[in-house]
Amino acid sequence: STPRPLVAGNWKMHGLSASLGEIEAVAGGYDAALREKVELAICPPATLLERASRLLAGAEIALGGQDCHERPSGAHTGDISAEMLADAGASYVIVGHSERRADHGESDALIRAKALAGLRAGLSPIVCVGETRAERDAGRASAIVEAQLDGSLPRRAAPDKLVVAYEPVWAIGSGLTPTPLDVAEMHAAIRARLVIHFGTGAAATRILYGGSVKAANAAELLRVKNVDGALVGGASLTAKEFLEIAEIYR
Ligand code: G2H
Repeated sequence: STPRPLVAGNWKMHGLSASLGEIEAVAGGYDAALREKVELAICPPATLLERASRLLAGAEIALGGQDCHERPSGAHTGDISAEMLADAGASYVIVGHSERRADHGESDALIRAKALAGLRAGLSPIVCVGETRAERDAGRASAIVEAQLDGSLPRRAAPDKLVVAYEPVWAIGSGLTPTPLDVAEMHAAIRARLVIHFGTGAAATRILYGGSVKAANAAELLRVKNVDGALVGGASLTAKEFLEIAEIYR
């Protein structure tokens, strides 16, 4: 059985305690009919996870971290483990976001270790991949994404516990998006790669599209074949627009 699509909000380094009101407002608009059609997750800064999870008790909105360390605990000042995210109420963790690949020099091998750490802690890792503008212009987009998948996917995983997010780097926060045809081609290539890794069970892995998703373009980007939801940055910061994106599934 194919899982519900997932719309996940990635708040990045935005949000103070006042932003918890947006999480409550999302819960308020997420009625039973919508819950049947689409799963919602919010990945706020780690500082808000615990309070968000108390606020959401019973609301069936999942929470996620935006990164984790690959080890369960230890002398790693400033880092947060997957176990800690789970303890604070998370059920997802984003790993390998292009901002972490760029700002923190994260390699595919490290991202694989972080994805495994998420699974070890009982979290579903959202493994991010995506090509740069120069790589797309050079005709290398799918080769780059396939190499990222080969390098960063855990080798053994229950495919339904794993989420992949395709985020073309040039579409992130830029207002630019690929065409639905480009999205269809890339998501088909990702599905094929997942089948190579995990066999036919790979139909259960959700492949999200991310990069400048907003209410105005959600329907055309998310109704594409093999697109099983979205990873939403800027447009997830207000409950109103985040819910409008989810509403396309109603
Ligand atoms: C891509 C996305 C969320 P935005 O990074 O991960 O952000 O929707 O702001 O482009």
